[in-house]
Amino acid sequence: MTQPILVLNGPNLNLLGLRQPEIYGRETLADVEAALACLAAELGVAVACHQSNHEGQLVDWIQEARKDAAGIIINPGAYSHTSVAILDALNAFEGPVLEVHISNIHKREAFRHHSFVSSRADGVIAGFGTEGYLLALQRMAGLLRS
Ligand code: DHK
Repeated sequence: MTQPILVLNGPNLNLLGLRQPEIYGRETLADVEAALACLAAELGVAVACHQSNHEGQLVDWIQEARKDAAGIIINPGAYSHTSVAILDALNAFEGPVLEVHISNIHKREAFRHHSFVSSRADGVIAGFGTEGYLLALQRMAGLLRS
């Protein structure tokens, strides 16, 4: 496989490890990305990881993925609950999409229970902590093999 799997993180996920560790854990985004790179090497796939606090930047990366990526793993952060623009961009992407939430959004405030992205995602992982990214990568590698 030549095209990478795009791993996108949305707003405030640059603060992983510092922000509300009782909810999001103590691992930093750099730790998560390093673990993803290790697992990708084991699985024989490539990953390209990006984080932005800006909705339009995330939309631009998803659009670019139409020609540059085999699949998308995305934690849209708070944009999960608000962004039709990210949903539209994902709907224009033809490969598999997996959605990750570090926390169990269904156990939290009601406004977090709905994710626009879930109506496009081929799978959703929530509440597995940062391990959810690794589980998603494993699943994505399987989807791309089949
Ligand atoms: C991350 C966020 O930043 C929140 O806005 C979401 C999600 C939940 C997570 O669990 O990874 O509501």
